[in-house]
Amino acid sequence: MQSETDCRDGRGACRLRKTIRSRAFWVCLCMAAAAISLGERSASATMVDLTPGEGSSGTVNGALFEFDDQQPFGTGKVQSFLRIRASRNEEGYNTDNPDPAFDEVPPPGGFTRDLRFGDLMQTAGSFLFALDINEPAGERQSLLSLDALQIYISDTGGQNTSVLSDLGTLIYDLDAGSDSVVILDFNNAPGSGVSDMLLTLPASVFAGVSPDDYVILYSRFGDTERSGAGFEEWAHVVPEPASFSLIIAGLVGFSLLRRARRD
Ligand SMILES: [Ca+2]
Ligand SMILES: [Ca+2]
Ligand SMILES: [Ca+2]
Ligand SMILES: [Ca+2]
Repeated sequence: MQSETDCRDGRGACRLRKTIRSRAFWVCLCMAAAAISLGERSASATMVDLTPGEGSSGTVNGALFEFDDQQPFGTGKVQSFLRIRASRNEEGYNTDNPDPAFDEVPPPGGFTRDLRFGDLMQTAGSFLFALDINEPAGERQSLLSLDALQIYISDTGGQNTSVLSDLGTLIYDLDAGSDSVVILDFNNAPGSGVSDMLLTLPASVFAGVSPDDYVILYSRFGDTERSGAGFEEWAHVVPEPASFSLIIAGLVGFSLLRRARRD
């Protein structure tokens, strides 16, 4: 074994060993740095797995994605505004344009349409959107990935551009910061007309948006778990009628109380 004393004379072989040790040190350092970098990247990537069904949820960039089979489509509780349908991959955004850019089931028909911010209603300080997916029931085929979700605000409706950045001001992006994905399983809430996922966006996401502004929701499915069978449908959720009843009952009660006090 080479000792420290052996190296003091600076002989060539010793210098070479020192150089090798030095290079090995820097190679190790670079590999460690790369490993840390990769670790950071994978740590920031998010997969929200909703396949366990009841009780599963995850948060990405401030938005809550949770399994939900409580929103019956076709009722007044949810207002549909976007249907997308294609095999393997599918993408699209809501618009009144009868010649949409991607895989939207085209208007007219009332299901793919423009949406104004004034149409949305808050529920407990948030805006809620429901997603109803339709996939083959077979094992694995029943899975579907939501690979991209972006929400834009614009003063222009009826768009059909395929350049997403032209849609307006981006206010939410599932993939901001890192590539994220939400995995759904049709078999947890089988059948069309029943929601599979609830998206909750804090009202702060829409800060400064005017009632007349258009809300444009773009989504892409099928990159991670392919799409098939029927369409995927987005809707915004309106507060339960019971909530209105309680508000009205409260107002009536308050009015009666004031009158009683005056009398
Ligand atoms: Ca469904
Ligand atoms: Ca599938
Ligand atoms: Ca993604
Ligand atoms: Ca489908």
